[in-house]
Amino acid sequence: MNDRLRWIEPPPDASRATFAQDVRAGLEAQPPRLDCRYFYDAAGSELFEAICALEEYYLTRAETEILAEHAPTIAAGFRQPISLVELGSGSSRKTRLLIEALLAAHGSLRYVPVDISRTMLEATTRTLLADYPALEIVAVAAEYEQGLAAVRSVDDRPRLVLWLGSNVGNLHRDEAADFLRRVRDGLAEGDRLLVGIDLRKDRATLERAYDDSRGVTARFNLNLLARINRELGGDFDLAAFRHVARYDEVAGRVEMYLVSTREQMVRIRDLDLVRRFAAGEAIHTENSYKYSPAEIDRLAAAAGLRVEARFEFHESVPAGLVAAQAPGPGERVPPGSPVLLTISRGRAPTPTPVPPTPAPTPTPTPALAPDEVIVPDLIRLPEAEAMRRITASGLMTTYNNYQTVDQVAPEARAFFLSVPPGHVVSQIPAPGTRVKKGTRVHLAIRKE
Ligand code: AVJ
Repeated sequence: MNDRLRWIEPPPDASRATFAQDVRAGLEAQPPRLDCRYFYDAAGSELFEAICALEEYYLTRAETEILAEHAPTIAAGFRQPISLVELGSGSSRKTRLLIEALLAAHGSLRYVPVDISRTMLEATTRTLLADYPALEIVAVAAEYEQGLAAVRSVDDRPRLVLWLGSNVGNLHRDEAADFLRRVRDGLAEGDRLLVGIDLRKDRATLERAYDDSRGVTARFNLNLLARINRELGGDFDLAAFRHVARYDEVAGRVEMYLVSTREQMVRIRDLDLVRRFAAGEAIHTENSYKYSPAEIDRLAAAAGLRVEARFEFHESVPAGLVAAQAPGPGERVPPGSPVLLTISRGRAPTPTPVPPTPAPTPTPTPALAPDEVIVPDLIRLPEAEAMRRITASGLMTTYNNYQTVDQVAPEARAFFLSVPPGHVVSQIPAPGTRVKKGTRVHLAIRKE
């Protein structure tokens, strides 16, 4: 149907356990566990997207901020059109920043998203192809392992392989090194790998990110039980399990559990399985490992990779204070060793809604310099359209803020409520402002 789109769908790996087999093994184990890769059915993928938009889930914002700032530099590292391979592409939302920079640098790009959710891939490839006429897509509906094989077979262009979102955090540290080594083995001279890794940080920030106030992460976790009910004829009572996220500081990982709130029996028809849960018994559903800069060095070394560049973003540390140090505290080094400090630039500004400005009366102003543009008026536009206009004007997008009416100053509420959900309520810089090309435009979107 579209000559810029090709699908690769390897047959399911027969040696790999099925959902049914994994659920049986996990629930028969003591303590019980379920594999986090089963979170991502259609409902779970949607809930994960909602998590990424949460104020408390800082990971997406941090990574977006990093990509917005460094995508042009990353693109400039390649002299000719490349293949951009992404493991676990999801909505490809953050990847747009790189896609845009690579298209700007080379005029064309082949994007190779690898994802287990075919539904998600279908939706994202459709909009990406519509948004970027010079983009070609090879969509790989597969798990990482088969995706890796596909990556090797796709083509002979230089490759930038992306593994974003701190997905590396779901693997134990030694598994992560093994996996990265296999990725490395598929790379050729001149190829690059960009990995998004969440840094270790304070417990409060972490536990808030994995147990948000709106209960989205709780629903995401509980969707595993709902999925067992849907696909395997289970009778889990979702109200009788509680979402728990706790940070194990020594292991450096956030652990998620589903805790049985009472003694109960659960039946899974298709598995012919009956499982008793004691009150307080916990099913382990996910680990999210966090890394110190030194742990990242060790990970790279164990995978046979050299760290060429690192881009860090810290927002829980106020501007001007030390956000990170390398070597880390407590490390043994020779006297006179250099200590690298990363100084925080603080939290990114949160745009607040401004009432719509009347259309600016065109006053004669000095001509625009070649590197200047006028910020377009994005107020009341649907988010996607506003994002398109930002890039079309030579400006850059960044993460957006999603606001509800209770986050808005009383005098701005009437205006806020006049804008439909999903549309822009405010922007920084304001419409009509004269700025340098490439300036980032922050949007606030009405959430509900
Ligand atoms: C997609 C695995 C990176 O661990 O932060 C989000 C999944 N779990 N909230 C993460 C997740 C709970 C996420 N990863």
